[in-house]
Amino acid sequence: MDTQVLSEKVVAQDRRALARAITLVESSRADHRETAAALIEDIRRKSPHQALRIGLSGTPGVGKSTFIESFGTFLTEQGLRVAVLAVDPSSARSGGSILGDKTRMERLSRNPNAFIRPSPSQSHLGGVARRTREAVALCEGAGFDVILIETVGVGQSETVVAEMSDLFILLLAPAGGDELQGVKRGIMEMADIILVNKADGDLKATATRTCADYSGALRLLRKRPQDPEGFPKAMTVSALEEDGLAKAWEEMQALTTWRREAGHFAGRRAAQARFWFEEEVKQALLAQLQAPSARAAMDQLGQEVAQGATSPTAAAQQMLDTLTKG
Ligand SMILES: Nc1nc2c(ncn2[C@@H]2O[C@H](COP(=O)(O)OP(=O)(O)O)[C@@H](O)[C@H]2O)c(=O)[nH]1
Ligand SMILES: [Mg+2]
Repeated sequence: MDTQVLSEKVVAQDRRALARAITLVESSRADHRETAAALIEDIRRKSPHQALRIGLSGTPGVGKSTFIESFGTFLTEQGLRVAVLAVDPSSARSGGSILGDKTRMERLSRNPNAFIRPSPSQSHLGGVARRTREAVALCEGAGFDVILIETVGVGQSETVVAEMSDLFILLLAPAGGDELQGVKRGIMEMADIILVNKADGDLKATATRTCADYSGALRLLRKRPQDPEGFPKAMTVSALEEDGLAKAWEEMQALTTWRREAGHFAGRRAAQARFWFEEEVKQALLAQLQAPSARAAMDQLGQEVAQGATSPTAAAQQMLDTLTKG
């Protein structure tokens, strides 16, 4: 299909066209990459629509899928269109966090105002990151109001998701006091809202305690310029009983409104655009190093360096010259 036709259909909110466009950006074929880049540019021009991008992280079992199902459904009941994407570099092995869980999102996956897309099957985080980021752009162009980006939090994937989100939500399960240390400080520092899930039945009291512990821990963190009074904050929810969802959404909206007015929303997007631009350049340069001719030159120069015929610095300079000229 012609890029123009496809982009028009995506902007006209045609779901099949959107799915097709995402398949295109997920392809690593050189000609597909070129078409995908043109498509994204075209959609950017055609649709000024801006979605709220919400990153959602949490270890396996905390209830991400259950939360997305109930929160996503709640949002559609507010008249919003919701897209769900995932960054899961392990999905090539595990079969995909969302795909495997689509049964847990049965209601949402049948909802005409929701769109669920599993993580692209790639084992390399950089590849998954780029494809998800481009899928976010496509969903935004397709008029979705809220884009939920899930990650299981393996390795650097939280950072990647935070770099493509307007809000970053950390989902936790009720736990004893020691577990508080289990959450890495860096991830705590990224969170805008911590949701302690499973605040129901026997777990309710523990959830309330865990929430108080995290509220205390959040207060100890350095104040960030992008936060109004009272943020970041911790709250309890029950994804299963659909409790606390409206309150959580209210807080997300309050934070977003404040950030928009203070210029932090646009500022963060601008910084992210810059970050991903630099990341793309770096990845492209690294890819050039993998080309057979570059590998051969590296090998040759490496041997010369090993034999003491050339210094590492001089050889590196020579290599860089080869790359920029070739
Ligand atoms: N009691 C309770 N259980 C929940 C809640 N949310 C999820 N669970 C359960 O926790 C388990 C893991 O949930 P899941 O959504 O698959 O977690 P994920 O691995 O983070 O996606 C399942 O057995 C869910 O039924 C909740 O709010 N309350
Ligand atoms: Mg899951």
